[in-house]
Amino acid sequence: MSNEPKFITYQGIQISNQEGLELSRKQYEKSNLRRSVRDFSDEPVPFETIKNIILTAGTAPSGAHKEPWTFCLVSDPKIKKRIREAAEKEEYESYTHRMSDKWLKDLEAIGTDWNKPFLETAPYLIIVFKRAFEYIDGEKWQNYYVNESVGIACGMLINAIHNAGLITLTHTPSPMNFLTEILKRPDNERPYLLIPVGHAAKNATVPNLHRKPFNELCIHYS
Ligand code: IYR
Repeated sequence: MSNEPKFITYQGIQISNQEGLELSRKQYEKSNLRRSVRDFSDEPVPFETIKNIILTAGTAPSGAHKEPWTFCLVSDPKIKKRIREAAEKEEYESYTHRMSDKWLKDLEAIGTDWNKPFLETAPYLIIVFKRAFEYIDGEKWQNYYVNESVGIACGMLINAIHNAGLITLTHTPSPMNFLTEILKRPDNERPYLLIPVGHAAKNATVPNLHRKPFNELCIHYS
């Protein structure tokens, strides 16, 4: 048994309502500049920056604090190439056979297709795996609210990438079992999301999208 106390005093961020208001506004304005960007430059990014970003994602809440995630970080060009080839093979099938006409129509505004050059151009790929269960002393223990926990961690990861002045997009090749094989992950892990990270290319463009105004975004029961 550990001698550590079961509960400790909460520290948090000690600021006034006024300071909180100002910070929340600045945070929103900054977050509103985030976009899913597909045009990457190959400009390097310091490893320490990526490490801080992944550590931030790891501060996410999780069911029973099981932290049911593994962040695989790929910078090896040979592995990036294998991932690109496997992803494009699946994406080609999806775009030409698997996706419905309505789905393809919905994607017209986004301008995606089966080509995924960013999987090689981006200096880093973060492949997020969810952990359905753990083996503890040979015994199988289920994790709880795994999709919710890993989804929250991915949101925090994306926000941290944006706050570091970098770009990403949520790439979802489907099916993505090839990531388990290429990255040799154990049987308690399943690929969840592929997050390329890097700098935006000089003339990167994004779709001209608009976000819901507050009165559509939120229903206030006061
Ligand atoms: N997984 C594909 C298709 C795709 C699906 C949705 I929904 C998007 O918002 C964007 C793309 C791809 O990554 O291209």
